[in-house]
Amino acid sequence: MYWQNKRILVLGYGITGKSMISYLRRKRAIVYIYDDKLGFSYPDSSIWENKDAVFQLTEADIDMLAVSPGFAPTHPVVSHFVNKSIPTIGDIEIAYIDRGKNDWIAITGTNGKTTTTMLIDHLLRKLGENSQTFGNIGVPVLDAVEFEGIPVVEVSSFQLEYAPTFKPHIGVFLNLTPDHLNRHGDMQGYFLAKMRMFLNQNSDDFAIFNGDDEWANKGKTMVSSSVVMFSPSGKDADIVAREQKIYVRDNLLWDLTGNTRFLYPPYLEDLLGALGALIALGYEDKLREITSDVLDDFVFARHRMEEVATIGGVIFINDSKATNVASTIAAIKGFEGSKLLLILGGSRKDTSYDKLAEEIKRLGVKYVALIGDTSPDIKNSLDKVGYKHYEHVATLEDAVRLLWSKSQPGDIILLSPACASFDMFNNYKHRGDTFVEIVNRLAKEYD
Ligand code: UMA
Repeated sequence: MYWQNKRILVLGYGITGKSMISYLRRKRAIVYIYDDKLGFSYPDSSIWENKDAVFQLTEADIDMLAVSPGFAPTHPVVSHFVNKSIPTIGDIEIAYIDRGKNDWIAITGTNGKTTTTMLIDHLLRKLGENSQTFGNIGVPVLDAVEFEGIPVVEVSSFQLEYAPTFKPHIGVFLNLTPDHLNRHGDMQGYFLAKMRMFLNQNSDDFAIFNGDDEWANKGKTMVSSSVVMFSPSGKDADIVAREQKIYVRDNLLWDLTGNTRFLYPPYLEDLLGALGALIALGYEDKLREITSDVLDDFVFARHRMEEVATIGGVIFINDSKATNVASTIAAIKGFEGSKLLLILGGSRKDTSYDKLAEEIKRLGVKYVALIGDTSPDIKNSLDKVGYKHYEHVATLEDAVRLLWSKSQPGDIILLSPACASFDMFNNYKHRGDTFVEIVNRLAKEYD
C-alpha cells in the first residue's frame, strides 16, 4: 500500500487528474487538488478555494505531486514544490509502479502515435491475445493497473516528463518533427523528453526505431535494449517496405499490393512501427500465416484524414488532429494540389510555417483559408514564397463557406490546421466535431 496516508497534491482536474484522484483515494492517499480554472481543494472537501491557497502549502504538508501532462514543469505551482524537493510523478508512473509487470508496449513520436497504438492492439487481438489501448489516446493509464492482458500505451512527451522510472518492455519511436517547442525549449529538449521512455530499458527489452527518421537514428545509439529498425523507404533495416511488399530481414512478410490505405506513406510508417513491436514479441511466423488480410477491418481514429461528406462532388476531410506542420505536410502530399482547398491556423506553438508554405506553393494548392492566432504567422510564410491564394476569416464556419464558394466538383476541402486548437476550441476533437457539424449543415442546405 505504497500510497496509503501519502499526502499527494494532484494538479489538473481533467481526464488524467480525475483518474489520479479516484485511484489515489481508493489507495487511501490524502488528496489535495489544484486546477488553474477551478482553484484549490483540501482533502475531503468539495469546496474550491482561491487558487493562491496552494502556495501556503510547504514540504511539511505534501509528500508528492501527481501532475497532469498539460502542466509544464515551469508552471508556478510545479516550480513552487520542485524547489522544495517534492517529487513529481504522473499517471504513467503510478500505473507502472502498481502494475508491477514488465509487459508494457509504449508508442511515442510526433505523428502517428494513435494509429500505431491502435494497430498494435488490433494485430495482438487478431493473434488471439487480450490487449487494450491506454494513454494519450484518451484512456487513463491507471485503468491498466488491473488489466489482465497486454497494455498498449500511447505516450506523449508531456507524460514522460512525469514518468521517471517507467520502462516499457517494447518501446516504439516513430518520428520527431517540430512540435510542443514552447514547452520543451528546442528540438533537443523535445527529443530527450521522448527518449526518457527508452533510457530505463535493459537488454531484455526492445526499442523499435524508424530508420528513416534522423532523430530516431540518434536515439538508437543511446539505448541498452535490443534495437529493431524499420524503414518505410526501403533503406537497410530489419523491417522494410519495398515495391508494395513488407520484408523482415529479407524474407517476405506481407504483400500490400493494391492496399491503398496502408501504402499511403504516413500509414505505412505506422504499420511498420507496429509490426516492429509484434516481431520483437516473436510473432513473425504467425503474422506471415494470418497475412495482411487482417488489416481489412482496421478502423482508423476519428479526426485523422476522416472523410466527412461529399457535397456537390466536393469531398470534405477532417484532419483536425494535424496539430503540427509535419502532420499537415504529410496530409497534403497525398493529394494533387490543384484540387485541394485547405483550412490552416490555430493556437501558437513557436513553430515556423516556412516549410509548409513552400509545400503549398510547390503542390499548387488551390486556396487557403486562415483562422486563429497563427494566421498572421502563416500569412508571413505564404508571402515569403509568393503564394497569393489565401484569405483570413474569423471562424471555422467562415473558412468552410469561403472554400466551398471557391471549389468545384472533384475538389477536396481539407481541415488540416498545422496548429493546436486551444485559441478557439477545447481541443482538436472539439475542432473536428465542429467542422463535421458545419459540413453537415452545408449538406442539408445543398439538398
Ligand atoms: N490545467 C491547468 N493548468 C495547466 C494545464 C492544465 O490548470 O497549465 C488544467 C486544466 O484547467 C484542466 C486540466 O488541467 O482542468 C487538464 O489537464 P491536461 O491538460 O493534462 O489534460 P487531460 O484532460 O488530463 O488530458 C491528458 C492529455 N492532454 C494533454 O496532454 C494536454 C490528453 O492528450 C490525453 O488524452 C489524456 O491526458 C489521457 O491520457 C491530448 C493531447 O492534446 C489528446 N495531447 C498532446 C498531443 O497529443 O499532442 C500531448
